[in-house]
Amino acid sequence: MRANITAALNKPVETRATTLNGAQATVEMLRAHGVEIVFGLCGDTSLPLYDALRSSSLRHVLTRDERHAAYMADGYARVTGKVGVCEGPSGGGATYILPGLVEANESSIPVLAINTDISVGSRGRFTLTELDQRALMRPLTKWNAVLDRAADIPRTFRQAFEAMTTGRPGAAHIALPYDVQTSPVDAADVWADPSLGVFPSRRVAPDPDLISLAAKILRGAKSPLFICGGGVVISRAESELRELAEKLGAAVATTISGKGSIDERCSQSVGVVGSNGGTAETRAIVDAADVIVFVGCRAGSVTTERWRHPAPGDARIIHIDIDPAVPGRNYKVDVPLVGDAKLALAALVESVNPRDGDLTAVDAQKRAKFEKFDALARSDASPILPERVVQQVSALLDADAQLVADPGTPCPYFSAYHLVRGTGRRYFSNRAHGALGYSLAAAIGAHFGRPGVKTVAVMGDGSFGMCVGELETLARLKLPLTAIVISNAVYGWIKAGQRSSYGQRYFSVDFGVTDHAAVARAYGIRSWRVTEPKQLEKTLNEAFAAGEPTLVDIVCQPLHEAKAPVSEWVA
Ligand SMILES: Cc1ncc(C[n+]2csc(CCOP(=O)(O)OP(=O)(O)O)c2C)c(N)n1
Repeated sequence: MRANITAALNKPVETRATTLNGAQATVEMLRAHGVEIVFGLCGDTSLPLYDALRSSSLRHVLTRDERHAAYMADGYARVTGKVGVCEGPSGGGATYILPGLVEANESSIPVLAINTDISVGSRGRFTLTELDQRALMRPLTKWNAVLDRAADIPRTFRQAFEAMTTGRPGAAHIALPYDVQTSPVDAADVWADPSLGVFPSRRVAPDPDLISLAAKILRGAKSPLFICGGGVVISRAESELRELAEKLGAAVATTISGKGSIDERCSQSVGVVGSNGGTAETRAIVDAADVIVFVGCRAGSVTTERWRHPAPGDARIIHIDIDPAVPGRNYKVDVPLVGDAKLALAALVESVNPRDGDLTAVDAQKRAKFEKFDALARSDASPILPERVVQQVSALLDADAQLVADPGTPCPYFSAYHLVRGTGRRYFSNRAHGALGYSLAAAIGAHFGRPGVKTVAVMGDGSFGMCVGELETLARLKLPLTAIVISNAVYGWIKAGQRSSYGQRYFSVDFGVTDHAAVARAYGIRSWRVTEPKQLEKTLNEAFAAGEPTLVDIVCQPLHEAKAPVSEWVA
């Protein structure tokens, strides 16, 4: 694929016309960057764009709001390694697309959002839907522009793709006014480097002197531990990570976004650490390490339980990140390695000699963690324990399946106990902002990215309320996805915080019971409501195998009453 990309480098797109209108040029610029699918929602200012999309080879997925269009583009980008593209109209279309764009940007996922806009000639005249898209998007995207002239379209799109896929990947936004869409563009200017449509598109390696220093520290380490963030999977550095960890006999932990860095069944793997998906046992492994290598991980509040695990000064720190602002931000770093994770790990592989590591303590902690889990997962209690749900879902899904988890019960439980078998992006959650209601749309995007595998979205009922409209998209497109609702009629994660930290002074966290299966049926989706643990296996099996959209509503024990895997609720 890379070879084809290089061969096609900078070729003008094939078109017989010598002049395109701005909307057509926009579509051709997307195609020239290898884009195949666009998620979005129509509007008055988008009519020229829709006319151009209609006669193009791009697939358009009509969504039911722009936030979900952005989440779909995000899910698509995460599982394909290609830029995800979404679009919407002016005004509300821009304000609604923003939440998805912010999540992608903070999660280092390249998503390009295009909002059409009122005509340049109508600016400043109280025109319906007018708003300052430049100012709105600037603080929350990696790169953004508002077009004033059609002639600038090709250059602007080239810049956007370059910004999204080089350095720390991120989101970009382009505002496309109505009259810019209808004005002429010279077809000869419409060209692109398609390698900028995948990420990372330009890898840079860290300083070799610092690699030598890091290798020296690793050679002297007794219990080295890698803590991998999303950067490992983004960089496709899994095999270099495995090689290095095996050579050093080191343990490998991950953040939630780092799941997929390592096959979680192998002896090296620790699982997820931190306050959302970590357990007392994984915390003990972090505390025992004498050298920690953060890889593509910001060492943020959740991963480090508010910068206490590892405790500052307890371990020597090597920090690999593409963003120079990351190493040294939260921990005093012995060696900052600024560069692409794959290149940095490959350089370290070359610089260290094989040594015997002792993973017996890691093995004992993992056993202890799963003994507790297994006991709860066998429970026939009703309402159903979250552990039972995780155990059943994991057991029934193929290793290849992709699972998207919302905040609330799903994220900590699935992060802790759903083992990713194999490497690459097979499990993810929206860890930058953790907004409820992400998983359904992100799973739809992930399905379009990898249509050959089973895709599952797991959400709480709080999340269901924030994404229910997209059930129509699921039904209309007949996508063979399964949505699982952990149903407990409460914003359980917050109630758990009121229980653990505010003396059980519960306030305004409970809501009414909804029959989510009945709601799904009204959209034309095959669905089940499960109240007894014994019904789970048969129902999930049927839902997963159905080859059509399915929803399983599972009446579960509320999080504040369950034993959550999190060690602490930390803000
Ligand atoms: C958009 C948004 N608003 C508020 C929150 C804060 N929040 C985090 S978890 C949570 C409760 C989740 O409830 P639910 O989806 O029902 O799952 P449960 O915790 O009950 O399993 C809330 C309100 C959030 N993450 N996102």
